[in-house]
Amino acid sequence: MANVLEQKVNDFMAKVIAKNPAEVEFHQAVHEVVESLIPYIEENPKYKEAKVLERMIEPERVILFRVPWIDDKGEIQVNKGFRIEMNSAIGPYKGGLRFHPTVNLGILKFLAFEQVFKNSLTTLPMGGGKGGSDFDPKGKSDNEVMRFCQSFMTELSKHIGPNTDVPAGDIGVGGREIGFLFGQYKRIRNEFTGVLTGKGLEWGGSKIRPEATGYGATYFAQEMLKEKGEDLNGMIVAVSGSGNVAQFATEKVTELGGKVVTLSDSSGFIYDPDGIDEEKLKFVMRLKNVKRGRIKEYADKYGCEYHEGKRPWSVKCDVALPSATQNEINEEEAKILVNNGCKVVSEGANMPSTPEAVEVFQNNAILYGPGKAANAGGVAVSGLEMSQNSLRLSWTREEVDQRLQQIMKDIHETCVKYGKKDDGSVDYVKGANIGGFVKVADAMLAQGAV
Ligand code: NDP
Ligand code: 2IT
Repeated sequence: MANVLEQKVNDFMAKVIAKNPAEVEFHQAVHEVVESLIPYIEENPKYKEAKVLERMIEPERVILFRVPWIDDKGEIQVNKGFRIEMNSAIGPYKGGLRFHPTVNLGILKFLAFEQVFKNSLTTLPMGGGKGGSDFDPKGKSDNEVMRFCQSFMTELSKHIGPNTDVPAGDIGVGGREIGFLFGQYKRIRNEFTGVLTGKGLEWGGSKIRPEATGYGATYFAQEMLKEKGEDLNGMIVAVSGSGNVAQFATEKVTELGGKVVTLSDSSGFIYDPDGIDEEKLKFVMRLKNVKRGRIKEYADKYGCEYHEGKRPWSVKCDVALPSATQNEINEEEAKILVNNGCKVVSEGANMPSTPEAVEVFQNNAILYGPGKAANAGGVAVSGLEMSQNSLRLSWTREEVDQRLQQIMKDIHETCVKYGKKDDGSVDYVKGANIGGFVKVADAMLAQGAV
């Protein structure tokens, strides 16, 4: 039976690869999902007959566009713009925008595909999408970023709307960019609506949205530990990245009594065995969000180790929260984490572990929370921002945080429901994939061959 299923997965993947050549990250994301889903679909033939999986891997719509803008020297620059409208079975397309030089169609399709399952897991009515550009905000002036965002939105505004497609932030897109994008949408459409999430608190943003992904990934780690009667108090935690997700994961871990000892950026990582406390985190936030400097400056200021060109996984830790980018933990690094006694991996980033690394975690009974479950807190609070915008109300910090905590608990429960194994342990990959699939698939069945 195992061999028959393996053959079905291979046959399915051969078609995906032939139809979507060179989109390696998309192949990787689809492979991980179909490994969980093909056995489930064999047991539930209604999904097979309706070709639900074949439809889910094909975006409903892909929008590609030119983004011309003028730099500070008066020279014209040209970037690529993308929006992948992946699936709208359970709600408007919803997902972030990534501005990074590595952005291409395959990366955004992997992110949009993951987003469909993630958004379904949140329990909120959101379809899946993703977009972005190969624009690199690093080293650009605020005015250049603004002109780029205005040009990007001039085209994107034709395709989005509060009931159609609601973008938000991701790598390289934070509060500053959402502001410029929102301003241009409003100017073109003459509408003040919840067309983007992650907005400023004075103009329709939700409390806790900036914190939500990092807090949520920490809450998810806490939920996984609870299954074993443990918690984060006293644990040593390795965090990668030093952007939005990493910063607020660090804040929440520290609040819950854990000690974060690493942060990184694309140049290297810092190791601070004394822990990144509240005051040091304030320094990081200023460094990264205002000064837009490199993490090395943390080591210069606090006199700790800095490892140029390296990732933090060689450091001894109990918990790892990868919060930078895709494929940032490989097989060898996963083995080092396991050998050093790491017992929990909760993914703040999207697909940060390679398939080989995931296998290492699963073979060693690590509590491994895949991104589509562990980092769903961000988009969940985006969903709450949409609700508040529709109501023209704003909830308190406590209320939003309470809802976020409940959603992370519910996602954990869904993973347990669909991923519990005979020996009582939980396969969170299988749980998240099937748990995210069922609602979308049932909606697709009800809506016919669309
Ligand atoms: P930010 O842009 O705020 O921060 C990204 C961080 O990751 C920076 O420290 C950056 O370093 C580092 N990084 C980015 N690309 C690379 C790379 N190729 N190699 C090494 N380091 C890299 O982004 P976010 O914190 O918002 O996003 C981080 C991850 O979390 C992404 O995978 C994103 O998809 C995911 N995520 C984000 C959500 C959100 O709400 N923002 C929600 C759910 C998931 P440098 O400055 O040197 O580039
Ligand atoms: O990957 C993600 O879930 C995000 N970047 C957040 C998406 C959102 O719409 O808030």
